[in-house]
Amino acid sequence: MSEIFKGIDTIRYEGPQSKNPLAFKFYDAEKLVMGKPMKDYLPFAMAWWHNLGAAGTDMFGRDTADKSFGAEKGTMAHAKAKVDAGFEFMQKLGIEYFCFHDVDLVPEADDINETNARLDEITDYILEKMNKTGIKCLWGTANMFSNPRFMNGAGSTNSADVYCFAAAQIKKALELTVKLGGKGYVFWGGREGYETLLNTDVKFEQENIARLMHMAVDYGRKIGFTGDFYIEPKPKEPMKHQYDFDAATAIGFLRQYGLDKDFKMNIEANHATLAGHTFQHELRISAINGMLGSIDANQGDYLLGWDTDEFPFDVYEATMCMYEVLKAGGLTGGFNFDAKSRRPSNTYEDMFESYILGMDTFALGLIKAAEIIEDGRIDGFVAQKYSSFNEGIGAKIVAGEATLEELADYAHNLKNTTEPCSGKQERLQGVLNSILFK
Ligand code: XUL
Ligand code: CO
Repeated sequence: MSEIFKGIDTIRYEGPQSKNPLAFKFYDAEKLVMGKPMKDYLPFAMAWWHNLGAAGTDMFGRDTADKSFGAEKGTMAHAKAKVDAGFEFMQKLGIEYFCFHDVDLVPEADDINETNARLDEITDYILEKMNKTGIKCLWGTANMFSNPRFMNGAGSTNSADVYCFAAAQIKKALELTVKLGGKGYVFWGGREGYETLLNTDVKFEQENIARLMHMAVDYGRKIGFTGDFYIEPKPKEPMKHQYDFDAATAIGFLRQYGLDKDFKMNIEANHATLAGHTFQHELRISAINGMLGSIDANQGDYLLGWDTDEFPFDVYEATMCMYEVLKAGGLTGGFNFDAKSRRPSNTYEDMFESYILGMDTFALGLIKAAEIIEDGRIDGFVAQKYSSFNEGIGAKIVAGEATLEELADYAHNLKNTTEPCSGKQERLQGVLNSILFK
């Protein structure tokens, strides 16, 4: 196997002063942050589909990048060339994980048995590479949105036959995830939603999705999958309305159908934005429910209302993400760059520079989040803000020992209510800026 990314060496840390585009400025894998090497906080993953598959096609034009990697597209030789390219790429960047959909790995055949045979062959090859390099699988998933059969949904389809196809794909993708030692298995419900309620039985569709997820959990556990299942919430696109709208909605669904013990959230930054939330909001809601599992690290564009899947460069967002992750005690999953280089960024060099940007952004976010925590002013303010619940009547309320009558009596005896205290938003925002830009 010959080198694919010729002229691009292993990417090294050179520090913030470096002007070398093919060097890390902030990601220094072994650098200690709050007592642990950076790489332990940042299990980065390569998204097979964008990095090895997406070549720039959009609604208005065809590919701009060459991702044939020297082989004819649509062949098993190309599938293997993608494996070669992917492993060389991850090794050169020091990325330890990858994520995949079934159909990212091989060209889909008309007959599912043939597709599965191709998947067996390619995963044998991937496994060999994994053993040689130590690179691991973060999560696997089944693509249940591209094939025309899923136009009315997968778990939410009106067709029992299509539902069985979805089951077959999930079964195989779970087997592959177990074979590759994946830490997680993702459900992203791209077609699980509706275009109009006029033709949709929402209750039936949601119950059917839950039934499929239960079957997936049962089978996964049966074949030795011990990791987390993830829902990746997204409010819309491709459907007008998707059932896994946001973290709160997905968590409610999981609880309603008794799936909450096996599932966590895979939060994607730009999906949060599309739902009208911040990335930090979605992470916080997941974390406080014990369901912060993994992250799809990317970025949207505030001027565009769709899923642009850009490489993250917004340090403010990355910092608040890492603040949530640190406060939650880390991720059981990792940081998958579900991101693609912009269409005019069409060279091999751009593939590397995109990942360097993303990894540096999260490294900087980690450094700054640790500084926020060590600084203590923000956390200190929040603790102080609620301190009236630490003693007296407040402590009784928190302990669940108070009645409404008792609280009313207490209030009636108060001469004046005390001020609830200033929220100090502007002061805290200033603290944040002083830490970010010192
Ligand atoms: C789509 C998306 C998917 C999932 C996996 O918006 O994020 O790539 O991450 O199916
Ligand atoms: Co994603």
